[in-house]
Amino acid sequence: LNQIEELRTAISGGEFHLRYQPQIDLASGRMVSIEALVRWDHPVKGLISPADFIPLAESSGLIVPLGDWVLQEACRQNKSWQDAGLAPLTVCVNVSARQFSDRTWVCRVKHALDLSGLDAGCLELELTESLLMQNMDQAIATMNDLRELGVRFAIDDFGTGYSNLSALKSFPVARLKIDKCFISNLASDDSDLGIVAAIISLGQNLRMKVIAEGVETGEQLEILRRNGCDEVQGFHFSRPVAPDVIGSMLAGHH
Ligand code: G
Ligand code: G
Ligand code: MN
Ligand code: NA
Repeated sequence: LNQIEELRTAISGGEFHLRYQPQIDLASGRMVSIEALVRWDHPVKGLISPADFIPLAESSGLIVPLGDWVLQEACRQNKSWQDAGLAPLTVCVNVSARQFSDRTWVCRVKHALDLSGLDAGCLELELTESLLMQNMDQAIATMNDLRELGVRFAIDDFGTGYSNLSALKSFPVARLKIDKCFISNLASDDSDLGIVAAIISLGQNLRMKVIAEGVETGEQLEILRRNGCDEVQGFHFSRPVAPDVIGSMLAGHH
């Protein structure tokens, strides 16, 4: 069985599940959102990381059906927490260029919202800088269509693509996600600190929230707090976890 066939079979056979990683608002200390991260439960090879199958899913086009499943499952799960009376969360879903540039993308997102009954305001889509810069005018038009429904956007891995700063102001983006490569040596590297401080100030000036990814230590957290970062995500708070763990965390907030 070649790898593409194996991936196709896995999608129709339901071999995937989602983990969710909490995102914490620093002002309130609360989990305000979660990022959905896909995992492949291979019947023979065991758990496979997305880094090992997303590239093949993208090059083969299978990211479209796989991405539909991720989006529908994330929306369904989020609605079920809300229906259980838990505090509303935003669920953040990673979107590949191949999905986003498909003519049917806006319909696919609408379909996931309709199927689940989730309020569009509780869904955020994570796009990378390079995706946005590929075809700016089309990206802005697509984003505006979804913005009209209430869906929000974040720029993922911010600072690692080629940032066209003049373009940034044209995108209807709610959040910048500072890439984890700037966070890992934040306590010892003055250049990283400078970059992080600059991204936070850029976000403030563009009225976008700024979230730091890959926060692993209390020291990194304190530096981010001191520099006015809005939100944080990383192993210091939680690894990506199973849905029932998120449910317990939400229940603990009562
Ligand atoms: O969860 P982990 O750190 O192993 O993820 C590795 C990479 O896979 C990250 O870059 C992440 O954005 C990507 N990824 C995880 N889940 C999805 C998904 O549902 N869709 C897409 N397109 N990428 C994902
Ligand atoms: O590209 P994207 O930002 O979507 O990737 C998110 C990835 O980062 C996930 O695979 C997740 O497992 C990983 N991740 C989340 N928190 C941390 C962290 O604190 N440290 C490291 N090294 N990786 C993290
Ligand atoms: Mn992401
Ligand atoms: Na990222």
